[in-house]
Amino acid sequence: MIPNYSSESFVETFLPKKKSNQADKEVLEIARKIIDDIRANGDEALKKYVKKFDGGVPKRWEVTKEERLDAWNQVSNETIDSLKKAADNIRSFHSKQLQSSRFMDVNDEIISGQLFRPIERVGIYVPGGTACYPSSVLMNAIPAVLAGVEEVIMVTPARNGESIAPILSVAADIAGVTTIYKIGGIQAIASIAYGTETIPTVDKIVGPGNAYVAAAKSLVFGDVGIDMIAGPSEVAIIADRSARPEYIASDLIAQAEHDKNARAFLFSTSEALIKQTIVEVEKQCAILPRREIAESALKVKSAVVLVKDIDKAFELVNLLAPEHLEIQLVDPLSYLGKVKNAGSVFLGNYTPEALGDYYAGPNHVLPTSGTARFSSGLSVDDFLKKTTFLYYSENALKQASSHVVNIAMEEQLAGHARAVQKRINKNDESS
Ligand code: HSO
Ligand code: ZN
Repeated sequence: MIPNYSSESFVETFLPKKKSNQADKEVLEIARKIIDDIRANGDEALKKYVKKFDGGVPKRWEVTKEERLDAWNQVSNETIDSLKKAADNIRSFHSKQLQSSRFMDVNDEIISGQLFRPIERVGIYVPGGTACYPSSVLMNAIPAVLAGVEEVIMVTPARNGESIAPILSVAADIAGVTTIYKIGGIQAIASIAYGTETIPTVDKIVGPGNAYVAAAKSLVFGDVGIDMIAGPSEVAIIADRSARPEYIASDLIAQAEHDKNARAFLFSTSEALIKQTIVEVEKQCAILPRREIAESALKVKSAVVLVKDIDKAFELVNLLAPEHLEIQLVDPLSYLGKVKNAGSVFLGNYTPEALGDYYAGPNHVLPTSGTARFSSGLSVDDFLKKTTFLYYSENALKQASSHVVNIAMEEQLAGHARAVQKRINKNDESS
């Protein structure tokens, strides 16, 4: 079911040429109306939309302490244990990304450096529908907590206007989320971006969502920060004869089961491996609960490509700039140098993407739709601001003055020149 493409037809069909993740006009219009209404009418408007879209209005927006405690009784001990272990790995990996404020230049005359300060309040959007992922709660909240964000506010829709999925609440506790509000969709983004009588504003919003949430995030951007506008999830696998078709097939399917727009690609020098993988895909899909979704994604959005050599595979992958890249080649580490554009790389036959999606440590919030050409996955950095600072002594300013004045005069900004000259020629009335 997964179609064959040549290198040339792959380039024509799959390489990003336009902004594929831009919200369509109709969705943007709906989002704009709801945002404007909530900005103008606060809680009253929020209630109206929660009733309409989330199927009922909860008694209070905030998930209470009692509800959060009770959620722990509704999740199995095994699952709690797995979430805790995953959280430990994610925390350990991300803690190594932390940087302290630093001096760049320090001498008697000049001091300069960078202050690293956490964003004060962050909002994490967590979908409540079929894509209700506790792993995404961990991936979004843990780097924020590590960065030192004071308030990590999670928003997620209640089911039938009552309660949120207990596993999301448990994951939020494990990750260190401060407050959870039972609101979802455009109305949630609008409320935390602009505040209502009962919902506080945040400085940045992160987390995945459907097309409506993505449109709302793009509209509030500028008034608050956002992480990215995520497109469909994607994986590219580079494999040679040494790889196992049944493993490759399972990874292509794991990607494809996300949704019908998910994209899965295999690049191989081995025709035999490609043929065996196609057979394996058919076999494994037949017993998959989300068979219909996976088969559709594989048939319509995915491809297998026979390449003349491994260099050609890397050339195509670097053009594609996939969210995930698996390298299933002999001595996989030796190929890292060939990777230019990819969100996250998985090396060898025993490192499936699923391991990283849930557990190993690197973040699973990654750039999609070719945006790995210029951006990176979520990290502690996304929750920090970097403020530079500078000190010059009188003598150091004197040394620099002629250069500053020269450039200021070229820019015809005499006021800038004077700000320096005044300090250098203190007794000169003309300066
Ligand atoms: N593959 C998704 C993350 C995820 N998978 C969550 C399962 N749950 C985007 O990296
Ligand atoms: Zn996944």
